[in-house]
Amino acid sequence: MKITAARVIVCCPGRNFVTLKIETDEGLTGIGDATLNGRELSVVSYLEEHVIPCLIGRDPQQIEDIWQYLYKGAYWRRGPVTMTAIAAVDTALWDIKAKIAGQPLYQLLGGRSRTGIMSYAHATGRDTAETVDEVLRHKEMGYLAIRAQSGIPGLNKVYGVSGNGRMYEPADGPLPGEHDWSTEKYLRHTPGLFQAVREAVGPDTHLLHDAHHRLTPIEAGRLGKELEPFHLFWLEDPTPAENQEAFKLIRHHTTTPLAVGEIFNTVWDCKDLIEQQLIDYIRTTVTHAGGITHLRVIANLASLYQVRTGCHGATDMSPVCMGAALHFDTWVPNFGIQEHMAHSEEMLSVFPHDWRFEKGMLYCGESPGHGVDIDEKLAAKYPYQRAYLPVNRLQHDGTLWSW
Ligand code: GCO
Ligand code: MG
Repeated sequence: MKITAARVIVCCPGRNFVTLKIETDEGLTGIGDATLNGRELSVVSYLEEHVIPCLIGRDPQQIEDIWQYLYKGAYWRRGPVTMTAIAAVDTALWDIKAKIAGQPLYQLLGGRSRTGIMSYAHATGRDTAETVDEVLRHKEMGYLAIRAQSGIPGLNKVYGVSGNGRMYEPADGPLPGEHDWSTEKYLRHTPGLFQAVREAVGPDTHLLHDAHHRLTPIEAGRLGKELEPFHLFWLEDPTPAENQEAFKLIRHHTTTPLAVGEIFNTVWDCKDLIEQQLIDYIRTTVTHAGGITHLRVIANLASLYQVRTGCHGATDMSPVCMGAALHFDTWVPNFGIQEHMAHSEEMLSVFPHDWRFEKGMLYCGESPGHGVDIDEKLAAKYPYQRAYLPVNRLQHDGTLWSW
């Protein structure tokens, strides 16, 4: 079997998605997600100029060799653009391999380890009362785990909360929007938020929170400690993780479980955090961490240290990523949870898929491959629109802060 063509399809059914489609001489095709939010066209160009020419004529079944060829062959290793491009190829090739086998992808990874995938929802409100209502609404929908983010008194725009009460979408402007930030206000508000949420939702629902890289290690330690009475499932990205040593300090101060890794793209980014047991959940997912092939390396390392997976599942990865991730989650022995920030109907209609959501659980389908396709005609009706993630500045003096 040979790869005869590969094409990149860019569309914007409410937000930008980049999809790689690989075609073979036997008529089988596979697709992979190549979406890098806010920097989409860099991956398009990387694929079109530098990757696709090397794929033509290769045997699509040699997934590992092609992965190594693209990774080692680039010489310039790692990085989000490179690893997202490799991930798209890898996902499309696993799709093709599973179609050749006539099996759902999870069967090729080692088969089913669980009956369904526990997912967590996003509940966001402009204040504590609205956030509590949203948490309860998601509990009603059947979610067993819910992430709570709320507006903060005295701050205009806050991560995870839309200004108009609608679904939150971070890449929302033709130029980067500006958020304001005060760690003092945030730390004052957040323990009370979780006290109210826990009281309302009861002891059984898992609660999660994303600090989105905004705290220093000692501030993160304080927040983790103050949240302990409310038994979080995890506190995510408490501090930027470029310096992995920083997590030792947080660990010294709190038993609140920690989740990190949505912006990581290789095992090297999380190796120390995992080996030193400084985190509890690793957030890397298929699209940004080199595809199924590399995510498996990360999960296997994590399994040695009882670190579990918690794949990033924001809507800035396409339904193709979700399909592939759900096959991965169905197999991976050290599964923790899957983020589910549900795509809109418009987005889902461009990507016919066989995965489904039912009472808080996600289920991959049984059709051969990863079970997601792209309706190219419909995709063509939604042309690319430049969109940026915001930036964040300290409220009192405008210093640029982590967003
Ligand atoms: C999450 C993430 C997202 C990111 C987004 C950036 O936990 O889901 O933090 O909301 O901000 O993926 O593109
Ligand atoms: Mg996050």
